[in-house]
Order: sequence, then C-alpha cells, then structure tokens
Amino acid sequence: MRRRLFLASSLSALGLAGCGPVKESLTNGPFRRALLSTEKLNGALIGTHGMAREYRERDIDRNFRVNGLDTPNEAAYASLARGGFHDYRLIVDGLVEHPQKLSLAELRAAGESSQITRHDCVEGWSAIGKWRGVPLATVVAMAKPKPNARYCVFRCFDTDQSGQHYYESLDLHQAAHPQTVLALDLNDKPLDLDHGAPVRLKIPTQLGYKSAKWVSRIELVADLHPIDGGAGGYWEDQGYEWYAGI
Ligand SMILES: Nc1nc2c(c(=O)[nH]1)N[C@H]1C(S)=C(S)[C@@H](COP(=O)(O)O)O[C@H]1N2
Ligand SMILES: [Mo]
Repeated sequence: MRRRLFLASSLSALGLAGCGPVKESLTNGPFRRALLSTEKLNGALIGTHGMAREYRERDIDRNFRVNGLDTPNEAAYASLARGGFHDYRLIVDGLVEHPQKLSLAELRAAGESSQITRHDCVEGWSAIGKWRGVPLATVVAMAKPKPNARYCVFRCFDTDQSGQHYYESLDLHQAAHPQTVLALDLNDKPLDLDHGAPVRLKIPTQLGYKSAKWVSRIELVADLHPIDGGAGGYWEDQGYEWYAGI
C-alpha cells in the first residue's frame, strides 16, 4: 500500500501522471519494472480477496474532487439528465443468457451495499466518500454469464476530444468482489452529473481510473483484445496498467 502510494506520488511529482498520457519512461523505464513488481506483490498479498479499508462517517471528505474527462454533453445523455434519468436503462449484454435493461428503480431494488472508502487517483490525490449502490456481482448474476464470459466491459457516455468513448473492464473475479459496486449515491445523495450520474462503477481496491463514471452498458466478453486499443480501458490503451490494485 505504502509502496503504491509512494509510486503514485513520485510519478506525479515528476509530472508523469495526472491521468494524462503516460510518457515513454513510465512504460519502458525503471518505473514499469517497479509497477510490475508492485502488481506481483499485491497479487501475492491481497489477490482479489483483500478488502479496501472502510472509514467512519466523520472521515468523509465533503468536497469530493471531480476528475477526468468532461461531463458528457451528447444529446442522448443530456436528454436523460433533463428527465431526471427516468428513461435511463443500464444495458447488460454480450455473453449472457438473459440480457438486461435495468431502470434506476430496478437497480435500487436489486440489492443494496454501502461503503465509506478512499478513492486514490494515480495523480496522487485521494478522497474519502460514502458510496451506495448495488453490488456488481448481483447485476452480473441477473444476466447469467455464459461459460465463456471472462470480463465485464463498462461503456461510458463521455468522449474525449477525438470522440473516443471512455471505457473500462474487470475480470469476473474482480467483478465479484463484495466492495465492487455500481454506485448510485455519493454521500447520501444521488450521484451528481460530474461524479458520474446516474450509475458509476466504484471499485475501492483499485486506482481511480478503474471506477468508470457515466456507465451506459456492461458487456460481457471472452477477450479484451478486439475492443478499441485492446488493453481493456481508455487509459490502459495509453499505457496504464490494466490491473490497478492498491
Ligand atoms: N467515464 C469516465 N470515468 C472515469 C473517468 C473519466 O474520465 N471518464 N476518470 C477516472 C479517473 S482518472 C478518476 S480519478 C475518477 C474521478 O472520479 P470523480 O470525478 O468522481 O472524483 O473517475 C474515473 N472514471
Ligand atoms: Mo484518476
């Protein structure tokens, strides 16, 4: 844990991070070896079974920083937001027996899970927030993955300047972790637009960029390589590690 935080802060001190493009030195230099050995260490010590630390109500940071790409402004998202997300449906499809189209009410009814955990951005900042939502495992189980499904791919509404959509992915073990949730509320209020309304992933066992905001669709797949840059996520396609365990 300390090692990872040290790495994150030393990277940002060098101006290498900032959830921006990873420079050559990070992907090829000594930092890469350091990151890879941290990953092995975390894998050995924690695997996917370790729990992120949970905090108390009084530890909550009331001003939870907003970070990442701009809040989506495309017509489809804007009109859903204007309607209070009444017409929003979370699509769960791909390699599943029972594709789902879930309203917010259906998601809330599916099960509830709450956590006060720390969000650690690779840039070197952290914030403690209270997240409430439905365990991702519950939603995945509703769709009944086929035997060849290995990953959940999270498709997001937002795009960068070149029109590329943000996306992320987890394997089904990470998806089944009890603290991996589809968050609907932050600090006892429905997610605001900037923090990923109406549904975002919250995975406190991994770095901030894994916690995809503005999720429109979860697709179950057997292989990540055919998707976009092939590395399993928007930042991963630009050099960040796919496994971002803290
Ligand atoms: N869709 C989407 N999800 C995203 C991002 C983004 O740009 N787009 N940024 C990631 C990064 S780098 C961080 S640190 C967190 C920031 O979440 P916050 O704005 O709620 O603090 O969202 C993550 N999820
Ligand atoms: Mo981040």
